[in-house]
Amino acid sequence: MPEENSPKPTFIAIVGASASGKSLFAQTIYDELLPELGANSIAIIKEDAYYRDQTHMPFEERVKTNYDHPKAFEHELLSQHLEQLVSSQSIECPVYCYKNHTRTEKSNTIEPTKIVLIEGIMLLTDKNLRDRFDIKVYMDTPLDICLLRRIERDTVERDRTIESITEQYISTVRPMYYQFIEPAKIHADIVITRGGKNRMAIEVIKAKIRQLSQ
Ligand code: UZR
Ligand code: MG
Repeated sequence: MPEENSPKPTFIAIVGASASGKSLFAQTIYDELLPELGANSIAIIKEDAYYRDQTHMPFEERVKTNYDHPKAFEHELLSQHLEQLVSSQSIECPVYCYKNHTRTEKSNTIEPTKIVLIEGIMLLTDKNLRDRFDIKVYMDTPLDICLLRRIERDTVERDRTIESITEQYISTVRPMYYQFIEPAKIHADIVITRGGKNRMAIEVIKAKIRQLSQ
């Protein structure tokens, strides 16, 4: 049963280019605040988890999807999940597999919390979704730094070759960044330079979260 009179959670969106440091920034804030604020106080949702289910498509088709387009995400489901959290209901967050380019059969249960960090590349492109966020943070990391980080990460964590990273970068990652991600910066409340290790930026967001958690 949804709890009565529980305050609306604060939704904090963390956006920016692929490999700009969004996940690191969100995870650092989460890890550092959790012991202070206690379990069930703060949660992270990844927009990546909401890449559309493509299980019905053959693998050769799945690799052709433009994953740097807003339509690649099931934003309707993410929006519905945020609504559920507002109503104090838990959500079943999908689990996406980068190697197979589709959703797995697993899900992660996320309980309603006072603070929810949501991180991903296209969170600000859709007005419906954008309007749900209370605080919007944009990671303004230079694209060349993002590319270096992406090569390092995708070869190790996402099973990619340099050739496939280069091909994706030229065909979608870079053009879609200029078409969708960078223009959405105007919707951000806070712009962060130097990536996910910017200590002062981490402390400023943590201070705001502490204040909201009182
Ligand atoms: P982050 N992506 C894939 O490479 N394969 C998939 O199946 C799904 C997504 C990539 C996507 C985007 N693009 O740039 C990136 N491509 O994941 C977003 N090409 O994830 O913000 O963690 O970098
Ligand atoms: Mg990430």
